[in-house]
Amino acid sequence: MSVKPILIEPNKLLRKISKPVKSVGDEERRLMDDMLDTMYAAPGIGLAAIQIGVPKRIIVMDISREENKKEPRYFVNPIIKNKNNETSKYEEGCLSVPDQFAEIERPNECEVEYLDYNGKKQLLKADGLLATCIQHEMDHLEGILFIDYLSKLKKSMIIKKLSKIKSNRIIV
Ligand code: GNR
Ligand code: NI
Repeated sequence: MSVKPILIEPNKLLRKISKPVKSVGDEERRLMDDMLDTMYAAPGIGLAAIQIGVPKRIIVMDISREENKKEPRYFVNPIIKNKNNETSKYEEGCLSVPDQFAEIERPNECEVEYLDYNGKKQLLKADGLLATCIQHEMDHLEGILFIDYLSKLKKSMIIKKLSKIKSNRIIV
């Protein structure tokens, strides 16, 4: 298990569409372990594989608040089966868009079908933060970031800031 560097926008890889996983084997489980370590270290409540440069349709998540009650969740090849027509706004952030936050409106409930850590098919009904986070992560699989929902001006200001921060870094 190891902590990997998280890619920061602007980065072409973050715009790639991730590929479905053929089967959940040891290689995928190793990746999920690394993703979870990376997410906890950040710290964040979710992470898509592409954020560490791997274009596979894999997401890890833990929205539990307590430090000593970890509730890791693993989603392989997730598909949204149902989205509520009702929406809610949530202040979102993203580990690939550090220190930037914005209210994003999304369906407040969704149903997602996926394979778990052991490759078993699961169906989950999510609401609240879990629903928000699943949709945020699933956007990553399509190369979409939450700043894409902002006005052109806000988005370009954020990208400009991030470019500046990145130019002072060794690791991109
Ligand atoms: O850590 C994260 N927090 C968060 C807060 C509100 C909505 C979505 C998120 S996901 C984010 C981690 C991340 O970037 N996942 O891709
Ligand atoms: Ni994100």
